Amino acid sequence: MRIDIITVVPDILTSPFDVSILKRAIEKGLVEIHLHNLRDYVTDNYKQIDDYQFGGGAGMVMMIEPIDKCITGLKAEREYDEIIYMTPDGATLNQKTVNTLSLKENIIILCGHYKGVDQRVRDHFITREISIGDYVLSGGELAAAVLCDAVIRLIPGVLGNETSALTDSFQDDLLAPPVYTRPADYKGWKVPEILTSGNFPKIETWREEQSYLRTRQLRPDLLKDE
Ligand code: 6GU
Repeated sequence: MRIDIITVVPDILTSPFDVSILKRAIEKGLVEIHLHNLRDYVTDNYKQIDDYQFGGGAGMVMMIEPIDKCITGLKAEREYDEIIYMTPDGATLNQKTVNTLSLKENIIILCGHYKGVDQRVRDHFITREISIGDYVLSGGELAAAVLCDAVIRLIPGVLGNETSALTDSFQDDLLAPPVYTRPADYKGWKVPEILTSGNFPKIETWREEQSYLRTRQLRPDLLKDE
């Protein structure tokens, strides 16, 4: 998979890809991340990427021309499956969208800033608009990092234990069951006996029950379809 990220603050997006699982995914050649500084696509001398909005009002708007130059240049090199705009008024990200995106080859992610981008960018270039929740961030970069992390970890070969993504919370609209490790008794706080019983069919049943109970208690909205 190749991900091109268009941003006015590329520095925010260097460290997430420079550690841990995402770093290893890049080193293994399973994903390529290309950061594009929008200012590099500005032709005027002031390096202006934003301007006042037509009709008046507070807040700057990201201009269409540098974004067009960047996206059109990328599209001339290869086909893109998705051009995603990160914006608080996008569709709230969920595991289903993450799963879908993990199957794509080439993705562009445009990070919004200020009051957002000129609407014509959304109308003519963007295929999908994503938010990571109902709160406002100062820019789309951290949201883009969240999206990339969620997507990249699903690419086959990225996680060490291939089954571990399948047992994540949300993969079947249920939260994951509780997990424990040694010691079995810590200051009298004991691990549920079933988990140390060695009876694996029973353990599996217990985990399914716990998933369901946890979901009913913490996220009953996930069970609504049943
Ligand atoms: Cl994608 N961008 C911004 N600026 N704020 C957000 C967001 C995105 N998702 C939630 N809040």
